Amino acid sequence: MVRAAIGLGSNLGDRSRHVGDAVAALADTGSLVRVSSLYETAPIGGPKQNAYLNAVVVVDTDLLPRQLLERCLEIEREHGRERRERWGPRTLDLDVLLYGTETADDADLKVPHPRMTERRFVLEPLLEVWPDAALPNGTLLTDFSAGVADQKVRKVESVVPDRRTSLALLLVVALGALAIWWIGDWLL
Ligand code: A4P
Ligand code: MG
Repeated sequence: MVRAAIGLGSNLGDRSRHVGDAVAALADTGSLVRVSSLYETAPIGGPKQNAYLNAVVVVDTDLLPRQLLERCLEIEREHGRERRERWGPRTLDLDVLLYGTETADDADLKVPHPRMTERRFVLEPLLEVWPDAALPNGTLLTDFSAGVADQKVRKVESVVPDRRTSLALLLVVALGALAIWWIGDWLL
């Protein structure tokens, strides 16, 4: 068993559902150790795009790094991920951040994830669930927190409006309109 960390991100469609479903799907890669809170984060790089929801999952897995990556790419595909441009908007992005103390430097698999130490949307949820996480060379990831402090990240309980909230809002607006019509009718 190797302890691995996977970063999740979504900024298209029903973001919390994409991330939530991906967490559930990742359960078949081994045993889930911790799942971070959801974070709403300002997009870094790429074109002008909507805010992301990011999270991190820590898993103990028997899969090899490449098998873990393959499963991540498969889950992305199941969520309608289309690759149009680098760092562009996406329904779901899964990155293998850490895989024990192993490193990989192939074109299709780089571990640790090369940009993770520059990104608060990775570091904050990762450190929430794995406070003493370290790079393979032993450097603690907390050492990088100060360097990303200016990036905008907000822990969220839930994402609004979900479908139930939208329906409730619609009902309130409809009742309001009915009341205005009724009062208008009564005054005239
Ligand atoms: N790949 C190599 N190593 C890995 C790895 N460790 N984990 C390869 C996952 N994939 C890895 O990825 C392209 C290829 O990278 C994959 O086919 C895989 O074989 P991609 O997901 O198609 O491309 P991408 O995500 O657009 O590019 P990249 O460079 O991976 O982007 P990042 O670094 O993942 O950044 N801002 C906020 N706030 N939140 C975000 O989640 N995400 C990005 C994407 C940019 N800005 C963001 C966020
Ligand atoms: Mg990616």
